[in-house]
Amino acid sequence: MGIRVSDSKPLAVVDKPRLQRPPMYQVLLLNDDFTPMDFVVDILRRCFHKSESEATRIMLAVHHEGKGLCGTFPREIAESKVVLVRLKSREQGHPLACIMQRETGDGDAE
Ligand code: TYC
Repeated sequence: MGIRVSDSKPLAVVDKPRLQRPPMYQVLLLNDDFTPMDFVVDILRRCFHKSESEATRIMLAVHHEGKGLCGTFPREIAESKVVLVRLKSREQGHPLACIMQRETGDGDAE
């Protein structure tokens, strides 16, 4: 006598698991009139691992356009970048603002 697994009908229809990409978050710097440019470049180098020329490009984009993209990360990493930038800025007495926003995939925020 064998083990009877099922009758003629299947016990359950198991859907193929669908793996979803985790939502990604853009981390952006905002312009202000007080934070020194070289401090912003330093933040971009230390916190976002940008080269000197890329950090300068992003800093100038923020300065002229009001905001600029530093990178795109999973939620926890984006959160920790925002906290780190705020901490380093306040330590030095600068008002530099760093925010995150969920990526929509429509080419937003550059
Ligand atoms: N606007 C600032 C200045 O003229 C420089 C600056 C750039 C500040 C980027 C913030 O995210 C920023 N000193």
